[in-house]
Amino acid sequence: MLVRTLDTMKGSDREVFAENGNWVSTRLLLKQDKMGFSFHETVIFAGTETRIWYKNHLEAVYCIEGEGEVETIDDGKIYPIQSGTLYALDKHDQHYLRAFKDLRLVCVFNPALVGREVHLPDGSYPAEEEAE
Ligand code: 9YT
Repeated sequence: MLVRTLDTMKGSDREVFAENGNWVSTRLLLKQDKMGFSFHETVIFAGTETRIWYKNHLEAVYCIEGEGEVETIDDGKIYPIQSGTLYALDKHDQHYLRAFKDLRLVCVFNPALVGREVHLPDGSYPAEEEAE
């Protein structure tokens, strides 16, 4: 069994900051943990907007704290995010993620992230094989 705590992962190589400073992601489970998905706690900092397009991954996002919104770019729909909200990017949806208050999110990626991925210029993470 694997048992981990957020506190012990802070400051380790599993704590990854966005290059633009918009978020920090603590990667509690990665591909090497062999669960078939990766599992992260992400904080999106208040006042930020991030354009994202996970063309190589599916992601589910569950909010445990904070306030924000997600806008799907194809249709301009805006969905508020607060504690208890889940959104799942089942269509590899291009979107904007905005935080009005720090958003504390639990994020699951399939396929699993492999390590210290940060967004490429198009808002994606590299495909599994390119990331290794
Ligand atoms: C919700 C989202 O995708 N935020 C960007 C960071 C990502 N969750 C990650 O790498 O953990």
